[in-house]
Amino acid sequence: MKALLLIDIQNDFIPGGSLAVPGADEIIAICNELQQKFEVVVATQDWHPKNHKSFAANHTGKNVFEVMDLNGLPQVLWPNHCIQGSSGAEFSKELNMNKVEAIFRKGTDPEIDSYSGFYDNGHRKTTALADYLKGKKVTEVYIAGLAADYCVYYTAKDAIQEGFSTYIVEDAVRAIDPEGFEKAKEDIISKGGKIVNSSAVG
Ligand code: VGL
Ligand code: ZN
Repeated sequence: MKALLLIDIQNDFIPGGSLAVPGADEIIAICNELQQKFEVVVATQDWHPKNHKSFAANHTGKNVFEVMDLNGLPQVLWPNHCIQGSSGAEFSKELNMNKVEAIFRKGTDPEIDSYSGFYDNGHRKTTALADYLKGKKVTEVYIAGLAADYCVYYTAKDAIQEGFSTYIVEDAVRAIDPEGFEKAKEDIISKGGKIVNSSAVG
């Protein structure tokens, strides 16, 4: 059984949002189309409290995109984004949510960021996504969404580690930094994951 993971397709990551990923609006039609090929479709939702420590605004004298140490982990400081209950945290209105059978929220602990749909960045707590998929007899995961070089990449790494055959759907993702995504792809391939086009998904 294969599953489609729709990662963080939320207004703040789409042009017009506070942490807009270039071209993010172009993936939505592809994600809607892709869903027809899957029996299991789940979504993740970045869901931060206002006081989340990944926000530059919550550290005096720090700038957006600066890196600092946060509880022992390197942390990129982001503009405020995906604040719980805000319109920026909502899924794009263009995204078909009818087939999405479960939503996994992440980034709720203000002390640690959470890029992967499976675990926080310190691998301290699980979202239960792996158990959920395994309970559905899923063995292959296809990953689409935002951002290719952060949440998609970290989700793919954890999916491989959890033993899933792992595919990033290249035309259904967009990166904050395209160079970062080039490195991410190499890493995923070196770990046994695959990069595919949506047209090749059976
Ligand atoms: C993401 C940065 C901060 C993502 C989430 O969805 O890729 N990136 N929070
Ligand atoms: Zn975030």
